[in-house]
Amino acid sequence: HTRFDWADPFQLEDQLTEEERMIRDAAHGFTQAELQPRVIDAFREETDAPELFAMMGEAGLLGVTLPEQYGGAGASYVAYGLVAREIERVDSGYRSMASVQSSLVIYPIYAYGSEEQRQRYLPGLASGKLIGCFGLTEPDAGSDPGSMRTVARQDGGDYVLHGSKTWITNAPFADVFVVWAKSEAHGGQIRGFILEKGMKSLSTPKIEGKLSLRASTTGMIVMDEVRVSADALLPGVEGLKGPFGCLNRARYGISWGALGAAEFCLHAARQYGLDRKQFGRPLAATQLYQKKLAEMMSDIALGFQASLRVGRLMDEGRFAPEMVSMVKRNNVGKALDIARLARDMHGGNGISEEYQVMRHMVNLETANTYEGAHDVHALILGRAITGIAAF
Ligand code: TGC
Ligand code: FAD
Repeated sequence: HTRFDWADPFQLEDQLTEEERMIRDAAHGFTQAELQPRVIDAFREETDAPELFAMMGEAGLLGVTLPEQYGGAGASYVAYGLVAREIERVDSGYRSMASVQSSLVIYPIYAYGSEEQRQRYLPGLASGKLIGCFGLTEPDAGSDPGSMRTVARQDGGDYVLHGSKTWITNAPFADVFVVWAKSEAHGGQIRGFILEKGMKSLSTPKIEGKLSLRASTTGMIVMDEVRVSADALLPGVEGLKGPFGCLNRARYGISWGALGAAEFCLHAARQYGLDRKQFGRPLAATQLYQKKLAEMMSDIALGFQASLRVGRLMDEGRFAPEMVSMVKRNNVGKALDIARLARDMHGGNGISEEYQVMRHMVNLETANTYEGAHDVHALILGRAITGIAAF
């Protein structure tokens, strides 16, 4: 039999291609060298960091699955997941910045955009020279985006958008806005529009005072009769399946990312338990400490296998959204439990910024809520099992 590696129990390494390993290694190098040294201060100070986009773009962290002709890496969804894992090993907020850019802005412009829109935006977004955001959630429409109030009215050859979006990652400094609105010209169907920074009557106030995801900037998109020409409409999709098509990819990425944060917590708790002595022996020599480590390791390894499977199916074009709900919900929920355990296992030191486990813990509270709250994904799965929508 083979030697067991607690840090890679099911030999995930073995199941990756050469290209996936190279992309992962590059992402690991960049995130540890550039992101890790700034994150403690950035989280404490709630720093806006638009400059990170160009750095992430250069390091190949954006547009991982986008074809090369538009400036992407043309790599697999598994590679995308591995990148999310490396970024979130540092911080969920940094992963959020990248998830939105790749899955919620680059993807819809690629999948639903005209050739002209692709040429205009994708190379800049993949290089990080342009920053994107995605406006679906509204003050009165979170889990139920179908109840959104933002409307697009047709006026001559233009559209005029009115409404407000809230909790929008990257909005305060974004250049490109993918906004979803009910379009009067399309029978009230939800349609996507691309807005640009500086448009008249478009403002993006920052949401201050978050106690989670403080290294990621969040804001509103306020549209008070924003006029755009007809070519701002995303021509290729109509209805809620437009935004959901993007969310499938982002949720999948989060399923890998959250486990990256969980891995950080496992490694930190293990090391802490080996170093810290109480009652004359290392904490790691106690049964309770070992049971916690065993559970952490198991949930991380099982979660990665599930995400890997969904990623392979996504690459083959045969995944179902329910599979994504399952891995997003499970892996984020497990990661949050693991971060709470790691916080506890560090004792008093666990609440200090220096040890970083509590930052992961509070970040994962957001990951558990956004992109479909934990319970909302349970209801998506419940509907699949029973045929009854219980929302
Ligand atoms: P429902 O009746 O189920 O569906 C309406 C239409 O949409 C289609 N559809 C999907 N298509 C593709 N993928 C999916 N996952 C899809 N889910 C549904 C469906 O087939 C139908 O199409 P059609 O052609 O028949 O009209 O819709 P509902 O209104 O009953 O939805 C219920 C529910 C709970 C599933 C849904 O609303 C939901 O998922 N709510 C959660 C909302 C959410 O996830 N918001 C995320 C906002 S973005 C964000 O959080 C970014 S965080 C950024 C970061 O990572 O930092
Ligand atoms: P609600 O929908 O009001 O839910 C509140 C609680 O009720 C939850 O526990 C939920 O599970 C529960 N609940 C809701 N409906 C039901 C039901 N039918 N049955 C049982 N329980 C139910 N959105 C974007 O569009 N773009 C972004 O870039 C973006 N970034 C975000 C960044 C951050 C930091 C945060 C916090 C959020 C972000 N969001 C973004 C918004 C996010 O997607 C929503 O917060 C999320 O969808 C939940 O909506 P809500 O906050 O309105 O909560």
